[in-house]
Amino acid sequence: MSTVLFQRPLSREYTELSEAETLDRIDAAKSALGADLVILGHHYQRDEIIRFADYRGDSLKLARETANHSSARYIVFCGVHFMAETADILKPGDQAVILPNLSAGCSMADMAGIDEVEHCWAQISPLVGDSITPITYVNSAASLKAFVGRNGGAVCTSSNAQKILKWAFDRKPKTLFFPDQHLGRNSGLAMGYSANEMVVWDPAKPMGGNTGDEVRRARFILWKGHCSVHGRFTVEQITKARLRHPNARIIVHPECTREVVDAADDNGSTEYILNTVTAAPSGTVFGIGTEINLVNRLARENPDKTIFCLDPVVCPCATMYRIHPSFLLWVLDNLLQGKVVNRITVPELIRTEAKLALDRMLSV
Ligand code: CIZ
Repeated sequence: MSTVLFQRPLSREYTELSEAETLDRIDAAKSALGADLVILGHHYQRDEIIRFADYRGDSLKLARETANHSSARYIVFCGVHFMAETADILKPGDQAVILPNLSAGCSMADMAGIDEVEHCWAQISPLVGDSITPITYVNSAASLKAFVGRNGGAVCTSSNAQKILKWAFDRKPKTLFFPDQHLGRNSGLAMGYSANEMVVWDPAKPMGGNTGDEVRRARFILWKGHCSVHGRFTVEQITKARLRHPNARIIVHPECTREVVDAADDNGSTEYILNTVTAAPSGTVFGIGTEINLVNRLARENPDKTIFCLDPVVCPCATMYRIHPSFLLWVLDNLLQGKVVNRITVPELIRTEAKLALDRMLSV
């Protein structure tokens, strides 16, 4: 099932407001809702949204934040659909988790559908038996997390992928890693595995485009998925950045290709990039390969450093961008009238199995 849901258009009451009016009204609605409301903002959100976030962070940090707010009634997740699902699974009580715009999905998450993954599993199981652990990146639908949960696997994030893979390999010799081939490959290579131990599973091809022997030999079966934002970064951009700024430290996200990660000085999750930039001495120059809203914010918040995006053409995450302030105002106005709109609810069976996979990650 696709995670892209239908969002009905907003009425003129919202679309015809000026930006200043919209922001003022969000401010007022937020104050009126007080402690009933927690707003979470992912690092990739635009500034007009982040300014209202009680907490900002990566998806895991934000989902964990929900656990600290058992008394809040409403958790408005300014991020994308899989993040709101994760918050709904990990929330401590019966809070309503709300996604301001239902069409804010994740194209990478949609690259691995539950039917395709089940089909892959059915093809590889007779070849590899019980020697394989499925690992899903947090960027996946709750149904995929549930699949992983019931098959003995775990969720990972870009902050802990290597740790979770080590946990998996301590148990069984093989892993099926989805949906992002690059995070799987980059993590495996950083752990000392070789590219020869990895195959890519293309769901559009019989046996994922591999022979039975290739699947039997592989340690890593990497799902053919990718992030369209991080896929934009190239080695050529890094070469050019180094020519312009010979002292620049190049840091990229591990969802970039192996070649880009190899050409960079460092790689890590959004939290890692943020912490590294913040901790660096004044005067440091950073060329960064991740989403533009985060890079621009880092540049503004670290005026004593030179920070630029490796991609000269602006590259916002298109789905994150769908959380426009008008949608935030619309959901808050509804809450003020006692109406919960755009609630994300993970069905009970999926929740139980997905929580298993998330809890395994949290316990590693
Ligand atoms: O986990 C997240 O929030 C994502 C999608 C990336 C990251 O590196 O934080």
